[in-house]
Amino acid sequence: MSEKKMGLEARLRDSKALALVRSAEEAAEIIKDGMTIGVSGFTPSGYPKAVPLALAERAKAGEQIKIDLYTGASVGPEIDTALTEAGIIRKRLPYHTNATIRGKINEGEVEYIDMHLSQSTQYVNYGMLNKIDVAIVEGLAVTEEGHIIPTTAVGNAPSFIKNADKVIVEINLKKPMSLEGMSDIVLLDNPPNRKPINICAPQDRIGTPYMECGFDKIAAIVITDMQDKTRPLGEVDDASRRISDNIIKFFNKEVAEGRLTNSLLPLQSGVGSVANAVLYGLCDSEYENLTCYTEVVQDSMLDLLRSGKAVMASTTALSPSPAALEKFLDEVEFFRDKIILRPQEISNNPEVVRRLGVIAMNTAIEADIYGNVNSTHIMGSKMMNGIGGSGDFSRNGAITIFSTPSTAKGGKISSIVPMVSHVDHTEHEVMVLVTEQGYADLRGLSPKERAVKIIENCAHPDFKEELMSYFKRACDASALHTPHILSEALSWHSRFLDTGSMLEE
Ligand code: 0RQ
Repeated sequence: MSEKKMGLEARLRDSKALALVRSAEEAAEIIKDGMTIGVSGFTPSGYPKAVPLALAERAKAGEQIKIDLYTGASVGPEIDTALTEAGIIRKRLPYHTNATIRGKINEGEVEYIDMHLSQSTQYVNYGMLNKIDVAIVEGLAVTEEGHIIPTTAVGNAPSFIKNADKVIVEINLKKPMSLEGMSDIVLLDNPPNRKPINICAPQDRIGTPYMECGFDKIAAIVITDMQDKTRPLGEVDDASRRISDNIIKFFNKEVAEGRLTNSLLPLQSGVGSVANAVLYGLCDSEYENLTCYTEVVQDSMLDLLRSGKAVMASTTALSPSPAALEKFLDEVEFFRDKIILRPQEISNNPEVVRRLGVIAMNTAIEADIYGNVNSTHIMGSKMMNGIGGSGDFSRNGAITIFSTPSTAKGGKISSIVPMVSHVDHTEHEVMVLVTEQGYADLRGLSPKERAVKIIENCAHPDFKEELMSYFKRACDASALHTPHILSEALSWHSRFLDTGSMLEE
C-alpha cells in the first residue's frame, strides 16, 4: 500500500469518509448565494483554504454569490483576501486582521460586527445570528464515528458544526497527526441549563479530543496540503522591549508587595508584535513555572515552553510566525503535553478567566488620561482589526494590563490623549497602563489621581506638558469628578488629520 494511501487511512478512518472525498470545486458547489457560512480558524491558523479559493473562482467567473461569513477570529488571505476581492462577503464577524477586507469594511461594502470572541459562540448557539447553512472546517482526521479532529486551532468550529445543516471538511496533510490529542472540546448548554465549567487550573482537561459531527452532516471531504499563512511578527524593537521591561517591573512590585509569587498567575497575551515582545521579556526574567490561559500562542510563548520557564499553555489557537510554524510542526511531540487547544467559548470564558485569576495583557491604539482605552478605531472612525478577545480577558482578569507605544506615526501622534476617540475598554477595568515610558498602576485611584499618574508615567515627553496643561485647565474649568473641556478634548485628534493619511491607509 502506498504511503499516501496509508496516511489517508489514518485520517479517514471509515469507508464512509473515503466515499465523501470530493475536489475543492465540487465541495464549493454546496455553497449557494445568500448562505451563512461558518469557518474554522483563529489568528490565521487552522482555517480552510481550498474550498474558499474554489468559491472565489466561481464568483470571478461571473456567478452572483454573496454570503455572510462567521469565523473564530482572523483567518488567512485564502478567505479574507480572496473572497473580498471576488466581492462575495456581505457580512463578516467577529474579528479580522486583513488589509483587503479592512478597506472594504471602511468603505461600507462589507458589514462588519466587531464582537467579544467568547460571545460569538453563544450568539450562534442562542440563535441571535443567522442559522449556519454550511460549516467549512479544517481537520486532521475524521474518526470512525464521523467526528472531526481539529488541527492547530479550534475557535468556533465545534459550535459551527453543531449549528450547521452541512459540513465540509478540509483534511490538511500538512498538519502532522501528532497534533491529535492536543484539543479538548466541550460545548456548553444554553441557559438555564448551563453547568459550571470544571476548569480549576489551566492544565485541566474536561472534554474530548474531537469535535462532534457525524457522517449524516458531512457533505464533502477535501484533501489539501496547504500550509497556514500565519502573520510574520515584527522584530522586537526598542519600544516593545521597554514596554516588556516595564511590565516586568510592575510584576516585580506585585511580588515584593505579596500579591504575586514568582510563578505569577496564568498569563494571557494578545496578538501582534508588541504582545509577542512582552512575553519574550519573561524568557530572561527570574519568573518560572509560568502557565498561560490565553487565546493565541505566538513565538515567544513557544520559547517560554521550550526553555521550561512556562510549564503549559491553554489556548484556542497556535499561531507562530511562518518561520516559527515550521519549527513548531517538527517539534509537536515535545509540545503535546504542554499545550491544550480549547473552543474559544472556553479559552476566553469569563467564568474561567475570573476563577483562575488571569493576568490579561492586551494592546491599545490609544488611552486617555482617565484610563479609557481604544483598541479598535483609528481617529474614532476607521476600523483597524477589532476588539478580539481583549474584552473577554480584561473585564474578568485578576490584573488587567493595556500597553501601547506612547506615540504613533513616527512620533507625530500621542497615544495618550485627553479623551479616547472610541472606547473599547473603560476606566473600570483598565488596571495598569504601560508604554515604553513607564507604567501607571491605576488601581484604587480616583480619576484625577489617575490622570496625573498616566501623564507623568506613560506620556511621551514631547506631549507631557500639553496633556498636563489640558488636565489643569479642565480642573480649573470645573471641579467635577472627571474634568473635561469637551470642545478641546473632542478637537484634540482633528489636528492630526493633516499628518496625512491615517484614515486612508
Ligand atoms: O498603522 O501600520 O499604518 O502605521 O495602527 O499599530 O503599532 O503596528 O501595532 O500591529 O500591534 O496593532 C491595537 C491595532 C495594535 C492590535 C492594535 C496605527 C499604527 C499602525 C497598528 P500603520 P502597530 P500592532 C488579541 C486581543 C486588538 C485588541 C487586542 C489590535 C497600526 O494589537 O488589533 O489586543 N488589538 N485584542 O500607526 C493613529 C494612534 C495609533 C495609530 C497605532 N494612536 N493613532 N494610528 N496606530 N496607534 C486579538 C485576538 O483576540 C485574536
